[in-house]
Amino acid sequence: MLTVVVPCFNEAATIATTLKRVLDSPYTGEVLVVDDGSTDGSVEVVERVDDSRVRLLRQPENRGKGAALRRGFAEASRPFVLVQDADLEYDPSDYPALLAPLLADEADVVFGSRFMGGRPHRVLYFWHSLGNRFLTLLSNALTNLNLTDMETGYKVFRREVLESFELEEDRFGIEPELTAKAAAGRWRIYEVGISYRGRTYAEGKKIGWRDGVRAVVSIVRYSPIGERLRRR
Ligand SMILES: Nc1nc2c(ncn2[C@@H]2O[C@H](COP(=O)(O)OP(=O)(O)O)[C@@H](O)[C@H]2O)c(=O)[nH]1
Ligand SMILES: [Mg+2]
Repeated sequence: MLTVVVPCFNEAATIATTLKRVLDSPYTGEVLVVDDGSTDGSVEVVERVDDSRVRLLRQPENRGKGAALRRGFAEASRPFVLVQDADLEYDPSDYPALLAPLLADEADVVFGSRFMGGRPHRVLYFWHSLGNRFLTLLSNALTNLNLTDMETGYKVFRREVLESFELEEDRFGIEPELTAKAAAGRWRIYEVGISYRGRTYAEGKKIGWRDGVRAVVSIVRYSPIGERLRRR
């Protein structure tokens, strides 16, 4: 019942463990690994995974998480589609909690929040989490949603939700874009608490302040006001 889309850019150290945990989940029907021009051997690691549910899609060069997700979403064939980052920050043992509102037909979209209590999370960067809360607040104000964690990597959709809009962002602007377009479509959006093992920059975190600026641009661009201005 579940298509898991794994955007992967230079994650040779973590992709094998990530895929093992994803494949251990009883929900996982297919796994679409979208390699985004990795140069660290990630592709060779994925090619060694012996499971017919795994398909490797290769981007011709590095284009960004957004472009990788768009490629994976276009190939998804199961009723539900989940985004799984390849860096072990998000744990597939949260799949039952993420899927429950969808299986109960209460939700069309589920966000896994790192700021809703109840699940263990690594304590790391104050300014980073403040930045996330600010972006979530701005996105909420422009989409009239009361999310706690708009930037979360754990987003799950009924496939028809993803087929109902055209995505444009190539990089990390995809998170606010997905949020704004799901909101504009009046889909039923739920949040559940998830565990989160954030990684440090020394451990390979790549997101930077430019991504923060791009996120603000993306929040405004895909908000109802931004869409009206763009259509003029
Ligand atoms: N940073 C980065 N990650 C990418 C890219 N393409 C795909 N990804 C994947 O997107 C996921 C999230 O990236 P990450 O750097 O962990 O971002 P963060 O967790 O939001 O800080 C990981 O699985 C990356 O491998 C890219 O061009 N840049
Ligand atoms: Mg990450």
